[in-house]
Amino acid sequence: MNKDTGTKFSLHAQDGLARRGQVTTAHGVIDTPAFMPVGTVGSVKGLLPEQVAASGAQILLGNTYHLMLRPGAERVGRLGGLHRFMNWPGPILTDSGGFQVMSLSALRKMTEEGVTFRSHLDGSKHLLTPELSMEIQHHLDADITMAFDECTPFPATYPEAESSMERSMRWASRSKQAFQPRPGYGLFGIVQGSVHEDLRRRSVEALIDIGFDGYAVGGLAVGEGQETMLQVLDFTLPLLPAEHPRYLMGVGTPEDIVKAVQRGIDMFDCVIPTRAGRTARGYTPRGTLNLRNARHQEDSRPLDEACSCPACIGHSRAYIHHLFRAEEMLGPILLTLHNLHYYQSLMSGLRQAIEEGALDHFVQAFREQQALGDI
Ligand code: PRF
Ligand code: ZN
Repeated sequence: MNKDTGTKFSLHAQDGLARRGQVTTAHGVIDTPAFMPVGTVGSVKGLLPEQVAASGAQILLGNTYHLMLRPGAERVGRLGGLHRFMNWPGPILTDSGGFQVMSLSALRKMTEEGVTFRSHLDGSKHLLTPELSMEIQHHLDADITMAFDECTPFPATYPEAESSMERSMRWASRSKQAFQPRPGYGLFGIVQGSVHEDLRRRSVEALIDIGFDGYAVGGLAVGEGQETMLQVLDFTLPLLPAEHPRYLMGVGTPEDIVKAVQRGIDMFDCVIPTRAGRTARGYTPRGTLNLRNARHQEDSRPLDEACSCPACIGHSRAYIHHLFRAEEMLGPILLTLHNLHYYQSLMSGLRQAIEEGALDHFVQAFREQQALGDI
């Protein structure tokens, strides 16, 4: 691989298997371990980009599938790329589309060429291939492009998991071929292989052979349960090259993230903090709160005394409860802001603990807080 192209990764500290690093992209630096808020259609639902940045987020996730259907990747390209279009000047990672096709579209059909599907918006027919996915992510101007893969459904028989992984590796090779290398722009491969150690090993070997700027672990958090997911990380992560970032796709709860960081994951994305915010669920160090619950109706305390987010400065639980009951849009907005702040402060705590060699202590304090439960 040409040394002048791609994203760069530097490791600054390690504590056990956990890593503190930085990914450098065309649009800026990402401190890892990092959490990427999901901005599927070019917005982190309900929030201004500057509010997302103020939560501590340094990179957003966008989606090939949604943006190719509306407003169209070429249109976003003509409008200056996704950064300009949504007014987010920082780094953006885009997912490659296959995972979203399988979960959202109708009449999906997978062949060696790619995935044929009908749009969930207007029923129009499309064929998404590794080559088209690379072209779309290029139009979007993604700092980090994801290889086109199949997220193997769970459960799968061993032969199903094997042939799905093998196809994803052929698609990874086609993704690499079609990707246009540029300085500051990276391509990440995605490890598949379901819950099988030998399939994960073969997948890692195939990806290393092709060569990527980073390595994602896909096909997890699809119903296998936390214990199994962690076992897969335990046997997969030691196989990955230490000098490249590792991204656990679609994960997870604060507890999932802490446990994956302890095993050596550097990047995460998940809809949990934003979706929970829209459905009245608030994250605190002591667990989650349902703000619709009547027990909050005269509670004058903020969501979290220790939080300095715009929701916790000046707004009570009672007020946020009222906003949800009255179906005011400020309710979801404030709670999404708070949840993103909570996730980002967790990440910053993890980063600092790794730097100080105090991750075990941090995790113990995290667990003790959670065990206290709802206040
Ligand atoms: N592949 C891709 N995107 C994903 C996944 C995957 O396996 C997952 C797995 N939970 C989430 N998002 N391309
Ligand atoms: Zn808050």
